[in-house]
Amino acid sequence: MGHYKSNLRDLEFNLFELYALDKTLASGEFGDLDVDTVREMLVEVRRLAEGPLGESFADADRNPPTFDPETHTVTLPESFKKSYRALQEAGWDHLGLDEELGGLPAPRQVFWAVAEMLLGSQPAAFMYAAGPGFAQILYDNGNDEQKRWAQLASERNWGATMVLTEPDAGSDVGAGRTKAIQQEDGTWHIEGVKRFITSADSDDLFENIFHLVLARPEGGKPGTKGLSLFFVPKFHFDSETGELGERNGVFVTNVEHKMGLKVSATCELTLGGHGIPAKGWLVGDVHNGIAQMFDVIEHARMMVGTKAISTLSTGYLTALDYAKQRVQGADLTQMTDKTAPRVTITHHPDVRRSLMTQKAYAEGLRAVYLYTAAHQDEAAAQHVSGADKDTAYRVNDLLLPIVKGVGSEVAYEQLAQSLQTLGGSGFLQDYPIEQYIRDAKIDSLYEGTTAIQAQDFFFRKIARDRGVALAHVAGQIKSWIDSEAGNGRLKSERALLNTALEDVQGMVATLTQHLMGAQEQPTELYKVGLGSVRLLLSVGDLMIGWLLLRQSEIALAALDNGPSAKDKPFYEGKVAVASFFAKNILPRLTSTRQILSDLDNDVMELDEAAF
Ligand code: ST9
Ligand code: FAD
Repeated sequence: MGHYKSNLRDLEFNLFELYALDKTLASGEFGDLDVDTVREMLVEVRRLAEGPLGESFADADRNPPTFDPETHTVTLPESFKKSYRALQEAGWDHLGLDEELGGLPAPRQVFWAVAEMLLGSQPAAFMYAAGPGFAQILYDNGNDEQKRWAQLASERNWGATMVLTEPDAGSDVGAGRTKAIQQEDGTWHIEGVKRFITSADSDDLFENIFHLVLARPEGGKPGTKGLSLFFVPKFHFDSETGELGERNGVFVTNVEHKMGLKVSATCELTLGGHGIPAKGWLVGDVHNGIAQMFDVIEHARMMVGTKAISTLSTGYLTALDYAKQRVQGADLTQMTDKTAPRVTITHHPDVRRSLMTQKAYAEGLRAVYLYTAAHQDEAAAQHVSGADKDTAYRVNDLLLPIVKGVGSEVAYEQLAQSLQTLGGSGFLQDYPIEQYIRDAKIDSLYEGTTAIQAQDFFFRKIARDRGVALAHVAGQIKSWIDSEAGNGRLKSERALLNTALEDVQGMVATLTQHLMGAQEQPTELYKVGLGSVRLLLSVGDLMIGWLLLRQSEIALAALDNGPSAKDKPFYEGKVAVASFFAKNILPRLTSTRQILSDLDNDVMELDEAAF
């Protein structure tokens, strides 16, 4: 058995009871895939995730990849490679891809539900397995020849990377200096040093790796708009057969030593620095690099958020398991009686408070990422929120920074609570939680830090969108509040949700005023920067509160119908956690609203020396 604890019951509850996946499947867009097959797939993935995939989790952490500078190669621990092969042989890396790429078309909700379990079990394996998915993006963006390459890459299970970051270009991708020099034969020579590149070498997992590299054609514009996207394979290959040829001039020149997620090799990648040109091909024959790369980034941000949420879920379930067994102290009501029986720690109010908070965020965030995933398919979006194609696209865009930014921040914070539940034992490597925390920290950093997510959320997804997507989601929340959901039993919770909705709307109005005020007084924009992360987190809480309450409405109805003995505590838990979140977390948004409306620029005016 591995370390990973899945929550298949909750995944199924979301897919089938909350989001009516059967209706999405009935749209006919996904061939013969039906509810029974999806259920079987989920069971199979759970078996893999709780078993062979996660078995190497600790070993791969304690024996991280090594780098040989002579050969520019990375060696991965054998235990991890075995786990990886279990994932690849099961074919999950081709789920959701077009049939032209050997894929099995599936709704995005199914794809991300499967991903949740794989990511919670062995996140780095999922990341090494990105090749077929990246091939799909190459296929969608490439010219005819590149579409053929994409098919080869997918069929032959090549590895893939996304290559943006440089020493002086992290959040500010547009500061990248890597050059692209056009050749007479239409190819390009890429020259530069990229850093922090995930999976840039991967032992013998793949016969070839294709790098999707952002570089600036000579004389190109400054900033992100001057960057183009290039396909740069590790080995050249025959376009028809895929047979490998000469080595291309792209080499790993270092591997980083990290706090967590150690088995995922984070590499420095030098292009054109070793006497062989790093040949690249302009993707789709168009200079539209940043937009094309965002096709990759959007999937990767969803992946990062889902990874964090999944880690929180297994962390919570580990804490819960421990708490049910650990006997310590007497019931609080008998604290003065030294002879009182000792109880399991689940009897202590503070442990219950903490476990309920962990449960709320783990299950609430799962509902959020699956709601977002529903807006990645027209058929699902239509029945989940009544969104048409255009609105669905916007809603997905709006919610990606929530999944990524809120998912990662909250997971890290709440995993610390999971560890706390185990007391001193949580600090030991006997339990996986300390590794969960180290492995999950990266999620708020790569793929755009939380500050970047928050700015993307406000400036692009709300202001530039003119509030269309936000209004759609807010409208959904409002109509649920105004409904008779719960038949009178969720009245006070609906009132609390209504206040939270008004608080968030108040925050958005405040930041929008500052944005408009910036036309007269540019420093007003600082106030947006000071408030944006808090807005992001608040909208996350609002979404979680709403979706938990919708779940509790379904649970109440199920309880009325006399559920099975096994399901009864599940549904009771759903009702309890939603009510807890509404009463204990949502009211905090009122003070955040107040803080944001009172923002001033004092800290921006302060001399740096005073910090
Ligand atoms: C990294 C990787 O960190 C870590 C993990 C790797 C794991 C690999 C495995 C992944 C597996 C994933 C699963 C795959 C499954 C695939 C399945 C396929 C079926 N949305 O605002 P502007 C574009 S990698 C869309 O002026 P600045 C847009 O084109 C490193 N597009 O930006 C826009 O033009 P326009 C990650 C967006 O001020 C243009 O950019 N690094 C969005 O020039 C310019 O926009 C980062 O993430 C968006 N949200 O640049 C960097 N935003 O406006 C973080 C922008 O005309 N920094 N565009 O439409 C940022 O994001 C910055 O905000 C910036 C700013 C660079 C965009
Ligand atoms: P900086 O941009 O220097 O940020 C430092 C701090 O300043 C952060 O707190 C940030 O929020 C804040 N900050 C910066 N700019 C602003 C701003 N404008 N407004 C407000 N706050 C700001 N990159 C790839 O291209 N491909 C990969 O595969 C890849 N994998 C990675 C794997 C790992 C393990 C790591 C650590 C990184 C990886 N990255 C990858 C790079 C990653 O995307 C960047 O580290 C990330 O985008 C942040 O950039 P930075 O580290 O340069 O931090």
